[in-house]
Amino acid sequence: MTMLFRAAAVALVSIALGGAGQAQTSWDMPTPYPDGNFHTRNAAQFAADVDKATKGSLKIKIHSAGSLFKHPEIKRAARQGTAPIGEILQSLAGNEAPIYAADSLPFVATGYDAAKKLYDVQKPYLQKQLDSEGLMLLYAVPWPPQGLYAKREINSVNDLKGLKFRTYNPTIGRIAALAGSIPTQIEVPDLPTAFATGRVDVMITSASTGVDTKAQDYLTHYIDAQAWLPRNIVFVNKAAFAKLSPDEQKAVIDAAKAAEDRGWKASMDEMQIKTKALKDAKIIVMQPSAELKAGLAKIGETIAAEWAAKAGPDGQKMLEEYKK
Ligand code: PCA
Repeated sequence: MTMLFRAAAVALVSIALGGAGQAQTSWDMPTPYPDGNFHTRNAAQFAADVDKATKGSLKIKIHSAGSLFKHPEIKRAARQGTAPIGEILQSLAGNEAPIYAADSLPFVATGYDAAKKLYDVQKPYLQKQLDSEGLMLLYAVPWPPQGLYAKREINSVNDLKGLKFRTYNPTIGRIAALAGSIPTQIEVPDLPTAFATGRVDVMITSASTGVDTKAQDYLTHYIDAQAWLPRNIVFVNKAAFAKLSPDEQKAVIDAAKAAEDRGWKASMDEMQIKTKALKDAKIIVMQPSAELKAGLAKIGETIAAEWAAKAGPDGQKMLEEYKK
């Protein structure tokens, strides 16, 4: 028996060394959203592609739903190298540098073509910012358009007054404040409890997140406002990346490119599929009233102006390029 165990142990070690004695690198990848979400599934495919292209010499292990690091800690973990790679909602970092919030300005870019154009002009600034933090952008994928969830019809901004407003980034906090609501930052894994216990009354998010969190259990209405398409970004610690072999680096870059293309397509499908799923779950899906639209647009203008003032010359240049 002892001999057998010893033989098995030797076999395991040689498997771990990749047979030919090649070194193996293992990366933990913290992500904020649940396993079934399309961003997480996309990241899992990215990890599988890297595994295949490197013949197993670079393993990326995904820790979904904030299980390894909570969402607000993921970027810091990657900067410090505690986790070499990670995913966040880009605009969660909007208070650290205005460029992170540029994709979440209400009614600036409301469809996929506009969101792509905005991403293209924003990308160099985003890369520069991440680089200054010791990080490298790997890929970015938008969520489907953002709508308003509530427990009754919301027909004007006035209807939001005094309600507890769930936020996922500082910009929504500002929207809530301008609407006279009370903002509370809550991550997706905590949403069902937050609604069930009355900590929040309304939220702005995608059909995807509504379905992921079974919104029908705690909400009744979805107002399809298509206000913006926030992006998730995946980044890698530059020093960790530099330690990879050239072939491994190429595998990561190629898999990231594929993940970005696949993710944008998945997001478009997701919008259709999950909006239908909300209806099937008996959520009342409705168009925003003219009054609500006008009220939200006005708030959007205020927020865009505040953003431009904070973002300085780079931000203004970016917006001008986008509007061309
Ligand atoms: N879902 C995420 C961010 C944007 C979205 O559609 C959330 O609600 O936190």
